[in-house]
Amino acid sequence: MSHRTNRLALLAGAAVIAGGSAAGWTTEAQADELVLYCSPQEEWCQQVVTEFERETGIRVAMTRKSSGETYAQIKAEADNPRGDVWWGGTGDPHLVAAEEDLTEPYESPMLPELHDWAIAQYEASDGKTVGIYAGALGFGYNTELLAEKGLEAPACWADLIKPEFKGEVQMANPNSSGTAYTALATFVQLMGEDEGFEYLKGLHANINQYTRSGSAPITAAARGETMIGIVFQHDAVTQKVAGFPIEVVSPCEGTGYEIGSMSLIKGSRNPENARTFYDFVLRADIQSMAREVAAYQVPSNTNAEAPPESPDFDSITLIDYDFKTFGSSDVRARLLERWDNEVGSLPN
Ligand code: S7P
Repeated sequence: MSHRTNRLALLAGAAVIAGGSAAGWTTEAQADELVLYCSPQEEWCQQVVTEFERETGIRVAMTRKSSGETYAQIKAEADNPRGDVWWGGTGDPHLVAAEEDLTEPYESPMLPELHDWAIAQYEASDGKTVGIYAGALGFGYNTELLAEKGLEAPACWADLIKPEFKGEVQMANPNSSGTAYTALATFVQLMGEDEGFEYLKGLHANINQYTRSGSAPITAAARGETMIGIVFQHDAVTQKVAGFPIEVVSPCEGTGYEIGSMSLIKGSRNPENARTFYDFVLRADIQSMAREVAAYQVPSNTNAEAPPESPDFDSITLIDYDFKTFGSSDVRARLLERWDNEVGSLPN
């Protein structure tokens, strides 16, 4: 079992990055437009677009897709890039994109304002991606469905493979979803690879559906379509705050987490506008607005106000998530292939 700590701040090595703008910006004339690939919740994507357009006059064409899908799109478009910035989504596929040279380094003048864990992501990618928020994995359950069936509340990952939860659990497909890949990587780190896959096979027996999007399972749980959704805890908080009968669980064995990230796409058509956007979304005032759209991730700017509803990292047992290993191209591809062959293709 991996080392654990309950303090996110201890997980990233301290780093000091000098501020200042990057040298060598291209100076070609650009239309006042930006193509944004966005991976967090749609409402947050829309809010950022609206604020950015209002302040800069740059028109944004935004597409919202899950993290794994966006990575696949950027890779497929590598010879003729169509996107300028990839904002949000789990950090692992951003690290994979950096390793595969699909994204550009950029030293934003905003870096000195960021938490160490956000800078750690920057350093791990040679400046090609940066942390914009953090979120801990967990699950949520519908309290009314649980009471109707007279079941004991699940508190641990181990509970989710119990026979009484057959057909009651939903999670996303780790190929499309960064949330579900974080879950896969978390089980492997908590249990060891073979044991983690045994667990995933046990879980498969209880899964009613693998969704494309990572947050879909908790939306379904909120509406009574499934009892349990494996999601980032902040996505479960969103449903609870909205008034749905959802309880948020931080699993007793400990859990993994994401450093939601941002990258500039290599060879993009609007590089200057992309850097303007990059600096804009790292600002404290912009990150503090996330709460207005019920996005409860922990912001990466040290001066941003973390929403009071955000899961408290100090009370969550976190694993020492190995971003270098699980954000590497080979490891991600191998684990996903193994999941397809040994888990996703099983009958249940
Ligand atoms: O809903 C917000 C969020 O949980 O979604 C992102 C996620 O990667 C996008 O969804 P997928 O799991 O479908 O990729 C997270 O980064 C973010 O916190």
